[in-house]
Amino acid sequence: MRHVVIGGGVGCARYVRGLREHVRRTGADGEIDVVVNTADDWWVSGLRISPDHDSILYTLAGQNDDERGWGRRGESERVSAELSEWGATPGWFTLGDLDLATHIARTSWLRAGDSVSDVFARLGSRWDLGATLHPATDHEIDTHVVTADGRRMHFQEWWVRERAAVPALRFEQQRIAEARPSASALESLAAADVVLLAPSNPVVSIGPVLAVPGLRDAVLASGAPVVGVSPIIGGSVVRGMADACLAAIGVETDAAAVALHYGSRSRGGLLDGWLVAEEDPDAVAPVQSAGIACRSIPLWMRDADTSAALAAEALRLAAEIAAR
Ligand code: FO1
Repeated sequence: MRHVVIGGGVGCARYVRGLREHVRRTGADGEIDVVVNTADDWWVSGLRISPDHDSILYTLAGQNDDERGWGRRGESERVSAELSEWGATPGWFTLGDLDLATHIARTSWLRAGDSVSDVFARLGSRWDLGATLHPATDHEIDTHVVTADGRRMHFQEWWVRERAAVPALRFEQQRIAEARPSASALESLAAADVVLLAPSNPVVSIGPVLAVPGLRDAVLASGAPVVGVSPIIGGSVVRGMADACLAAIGVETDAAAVALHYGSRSRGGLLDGWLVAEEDPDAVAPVQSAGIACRSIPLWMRDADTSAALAAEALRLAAEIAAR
C-alpha cells in the first residue's frame, strides 16, 4: 500500500507521524512518501533554509521542538546571537545552533551541485524516518508576498518579521511556470494507492505544490483516491496564521470553504474525500453536495493515538471511495 502525502510544516509533520504510527500498528505493508512544499524556502545569511521540509524531517526523527513547532529540541542559539552581532542575519529570524548544521550541510551540497532531491535524500538517510520525503520540485519557487501597503517581500519576512499582520494581496511563487515536478515526486504519485492532503496551510504549503506545472495532473492521473483533512477546526485555523493567507485569496476560514477551494475531482477539482472536525458538523452537507465524500470526526492530533486514529479514518474514507 503506497501512501503519498502532500503538504509541509507542522500539520503535515504530525499527520505523517500519525500515518506512520497507524502503518506500524496495523503491520500493513505500508510505504509512505511525502511530496513536500519548498516554496517557504529562503536564502538567509548565505544559507538555504527549508522550513516545511525540516519540520517534517525533525518530527519524524524525534528531534523537533514540539512547543515552538519548528527547529530542533534542546536547541541553543550561540551562533545566531553572534551572527546578529555581526549584522549578518536579520535579528528577527532565529537560527539555532543544531539547526544551523542542517542549513550548512544543505547549502554545501547545493553549492557542490546537488539537486534539492539529492539534499532531501542525504538529510533523510541519517535517521529511520519511516517515510521518504520528496521535494515538489527541484526548482527554486520561493513565495513572495505582495502586501496591501504596496510592498513585496519574501514569505518568511511577511510570516516572521511582519507576523502576517500586514494584509497580503497576493502570494506569488517565483518562476513557477518554468518549474517541473521532481522525478521522485512523479514516481511516488504514479505508484500511489492513496493520495492524502495533510492539514497544512492551503495557500502557502499545499497551494505551491499543486501549482508546480504537471503536479496536479500527476495526482489525478494516479487514479488513487484523494482525501484531505481540514486545517480548520471550529472555524479557526489550528496553527500559524493561515487565516491571513486564506483572506488574501478570498477563501473563508471555514472547513467547507477550504474543501470547495480544492474542488471535487468529479467537477474538475482534486478531492474525492474530506475530513472535517466534530466541531464542524455543519460543514459536511455543503462538501457532500459539491461531490466530495465527507465526514465529521475528531481532528485534534494530540498524541500518537489521536494522530494514528486520524490517519486511519482518512484511509478508511479512501478505501470506501475506491470501492465505489
Ligand atoms: N518562525 C518564527 O516565527 N520565528 C523564527 O525566528 C523562525 C526561524 C526559523 C528557522 C528555521 C526554520 O526552518 C523555521 C523557522 N521559523 C521561524 C518557522 C518558519 O518561518 C515558518 O514556520 C514556516 O515557514 C511556515 O510554514
